[in-house]
Amino acid sequence: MMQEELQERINSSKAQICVVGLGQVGLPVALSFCNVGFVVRGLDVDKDHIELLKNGKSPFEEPILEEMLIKSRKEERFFPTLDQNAIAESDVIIVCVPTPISKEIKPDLSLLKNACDTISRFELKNKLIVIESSIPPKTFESMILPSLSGDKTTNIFASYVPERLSPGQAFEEINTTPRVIGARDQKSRDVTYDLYKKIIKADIFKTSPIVAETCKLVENTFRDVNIALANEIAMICERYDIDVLEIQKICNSHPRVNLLTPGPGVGGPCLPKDPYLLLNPQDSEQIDSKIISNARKINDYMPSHVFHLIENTLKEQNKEIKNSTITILGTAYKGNVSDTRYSPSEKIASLLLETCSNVKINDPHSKISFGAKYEENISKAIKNSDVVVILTDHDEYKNINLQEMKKDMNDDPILIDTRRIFDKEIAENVGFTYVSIGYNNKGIKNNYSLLK
Ligand code: SAJ
Repeated sequence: MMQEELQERINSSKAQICVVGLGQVGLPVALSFCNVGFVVRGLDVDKDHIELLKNGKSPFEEPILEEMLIKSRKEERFFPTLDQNAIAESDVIIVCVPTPISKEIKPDLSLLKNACDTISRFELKNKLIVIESSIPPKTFESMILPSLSGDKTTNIFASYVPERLSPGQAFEEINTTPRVIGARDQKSRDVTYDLYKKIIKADIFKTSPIVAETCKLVENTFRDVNIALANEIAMICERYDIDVLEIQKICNSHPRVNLLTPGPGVGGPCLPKDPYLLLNPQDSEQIDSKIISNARKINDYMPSHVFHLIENTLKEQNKEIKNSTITILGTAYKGNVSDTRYSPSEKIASLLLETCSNVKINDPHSKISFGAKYEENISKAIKNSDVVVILTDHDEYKNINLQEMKKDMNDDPILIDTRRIFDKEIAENVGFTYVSIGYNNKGIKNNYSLLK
């Protein structure tokens, strides 16, 4: 099959697609293609995951995902499978496997390398291979292309199209966010463009693989650095006993300022590691950085800052962490998702557990406990606690009745609201000691000294 033939199959939605890796990116991508009429095979190595999907059950929370899954299964457009022959049976292969960092804070591309090695065992002539996973600059040229096809590279179409979706808004963002294609040659670019314009109602930039790789990582680094700035300004505001959200509101009325929102730290599968991918190009030495690496340090420090806020607030009441009952509300890395990867809650729970044996934890979206005592019910989690620490802005927490919560807790209750879901005055009127990040915490000590 020549380029024109493949393009014709794509344009008429007759091309068969195989998505490798059915996680928070791969699954929405697969179902988005099903939704515009393609038949998609979803290849994954996790047997339980495949079984769930075959039964129309979503393995994680994502709005409309389950509906889309059930519809695609019913229409016989989506085929989750463990069978690698799905690669041979498809015209287009889209790789969406995770690319985490190792304990040594280096890119771990082993899952991606395995996926490429598996794909390369099949005849790939005239097929289109697309990589969506985040990768360090130069990876596409120096690792992916060689591992896909050795010296047969001239016969395949290949592109790097980084994913850009935010979990919790996956389908909407696939549809409406501009994308970038970094293709290995003109033919690959044309075929890839025809494929993605089927699901994207926004601009599609065409460029080289290294530009596409770098753009993806710069976007997430930009966000990480800007959150770090907001976090550092929040800790400065605590020293001045002023409210960072008031600062944010007024400063953001300036036409060229957009201060982000401070919080207990930066979690999730992307932001905590993509800056490191940017600084670790494939096959070259790590690049030295000042702003990017210090931003990472500030965001990584935030869980300790929350811990100190808890400790120092208890001290003000002549209490100690070790004799207190502490409830954590939220293990997911952000509101209304179930993902707990790199969540700041994990570090905060482990710091508390070092001295306190009564740490309870709740999350309506996840059963992860991080070593604390998991309580499925929010009221039970709060019952007889001295301190409630809100770490995730789930809607369920926004609906908590503060009067009821006060009644359930021990005397002199403390509310550490790191996501600002409650109003300080209201909480104080109910009888809480209310403490937050970047706030007038009435002299509660702030231990921030990172850059000393
Ligand atoms: N956060 C703050 N303050 C803010 C914004 C976020 O503390 O003002 C925290 C969140 O609580 C969370 C973390 O940052 O712990 C990350 O959340 P997020 O909503 O910023 O981003 P993700 O990780 O869910 O998705 C990001 C998005 N990237 C950008 O916005 C530049 C998404 O578009 C990417 O596709 C995704 O990473 C990815 O997969 O790379």
